[in-house]
Amino acid sequence: MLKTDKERIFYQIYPKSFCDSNGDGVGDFRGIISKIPYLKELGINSVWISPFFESPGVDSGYDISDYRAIDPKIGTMEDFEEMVALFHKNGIDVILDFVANHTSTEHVWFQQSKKSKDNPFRDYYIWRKTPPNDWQSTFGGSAWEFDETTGEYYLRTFAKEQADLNWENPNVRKEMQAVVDFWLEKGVNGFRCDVLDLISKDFSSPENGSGPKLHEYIRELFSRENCKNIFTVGECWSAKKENAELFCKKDRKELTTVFAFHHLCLDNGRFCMEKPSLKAVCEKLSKWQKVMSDIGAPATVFLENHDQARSVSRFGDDTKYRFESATALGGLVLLHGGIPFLYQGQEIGFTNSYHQNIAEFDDAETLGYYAIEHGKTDERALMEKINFGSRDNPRHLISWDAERKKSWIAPYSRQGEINVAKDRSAPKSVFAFYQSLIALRKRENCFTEGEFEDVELTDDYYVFKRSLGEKTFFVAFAFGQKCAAPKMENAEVILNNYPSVGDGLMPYQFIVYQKKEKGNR
Ligand code: TEU
Repeated sequence: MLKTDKERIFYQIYPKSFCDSNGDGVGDFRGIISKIPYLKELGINSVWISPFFESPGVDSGYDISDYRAIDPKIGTMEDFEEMVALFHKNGIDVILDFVANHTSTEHVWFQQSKKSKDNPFRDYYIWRKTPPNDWQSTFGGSAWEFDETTGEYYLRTFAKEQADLNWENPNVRKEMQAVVDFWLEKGVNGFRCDVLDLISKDFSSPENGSGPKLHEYIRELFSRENCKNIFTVGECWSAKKENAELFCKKDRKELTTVFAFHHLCLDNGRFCMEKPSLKAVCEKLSKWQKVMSDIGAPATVFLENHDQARSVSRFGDDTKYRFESATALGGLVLLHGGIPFLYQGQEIGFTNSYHQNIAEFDDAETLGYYAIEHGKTDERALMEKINFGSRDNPRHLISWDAERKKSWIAPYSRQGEINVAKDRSAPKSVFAFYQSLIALRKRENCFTEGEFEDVELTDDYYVFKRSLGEKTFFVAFAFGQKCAAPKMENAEVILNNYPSVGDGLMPYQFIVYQKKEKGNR
């Protein structure tokens, strides 16, 4: 049983792509159930399960048409209840995705709302005679979609099939409270709240987000008695030093923590093909630790999720130093100062996938980008950008072995070379190193309750310190080049992703040192 949230080690499961138990090409609950022993062996103790609700699948499940119904391709309510019970039996907590900002336009609420201006559900969504601003959709085009039926525009921050809910309407807020309560009664332990900072809108602002009633709505929802002990993490792209305590200060009864994205926004957008410097990534992660530590809330630390390209391709080296960079990036997440969030397959060092033709891609954001850019630039260069940044990269079915299987999305292009079975039997196994990192984090409470401090951050390497009472650990992480080693006196090597420690650090070398305690120096 977990004592504090800081002990949590999260693993995000994207159900459609995790494990397909019946060969229909779509991951499902029974597949997840079959892999609980694998997750237990890895050592994680909390899972975030991405949407599995009834959905037309325009935005891969983030366009929900019934919050209480399960997509039959993913399973039944009995399967869900069995899965949650088995996770709990194995000491693993379960949080679900709570998509509060919008529904699918197939949702009955929207189907009613669009019928007429005086329909009782009209104000469940945001309708205007003409667009009040020039907000753009994340997936391209205007965020205001014209609907013929009543000749008005509705707000859709994402796909045109995802209509923004009107949280000004108390009936909407009551409906969303009921959705939270329904799944809490099923025994889940909390929620990851999709684009939570968009639920309050200020239409005079240049872009959607962080409206005037945001914290009122969050507090109204999560300060209720049945939510006081749950874990909540808000996906808040607007989270920053100035507003962190509004979201996460404990006495405000809003959120346990947030996902902030400063360390993942160091380029000019996902398709720009810039490899951000690991020094800059580490700087942003360290700054965010300090912000959250100053308000007494746990930070989150993550490099991957279902929207992000694979970290070993984006920040590491997915060819010559794939093992080394995958294990070093995993160590950065797992031994840093906040709650670590791993994404499915990160523990194997899966890389981006490569596909030549846009017809092999599924993601709404990717296809929206292609539609805008196609024809403006050389097709091969455009496909390079798409392969580098597409949200399809984390969504290929997990390759449990080398056998090609039926799949709802293009197969992972490096399946033969990189798959779970092969990694698990390899002398240099990414999974095995992740197990060691997780075991160390669990064994030494320096990594959960201890101080986090930067020691040295250069263009070539990063050293940070974790300390609690008499114990101190130093973590040294070399970026992509061989470099001079940081000075480490009176310290013992506890973990190393290379066979030995040389006179310098090797590319992506990751070493954990334990300072010798006074008695045995
Ligand atoms: O993502 C929020 C979001 O805005 C991302 O789509 C991100 O901005 C974009 O990928 C930047 O390139 C959440 C979910 O995580 C995402 O999967 C959904 O598509 C989106 O909300 C709508 O629900």
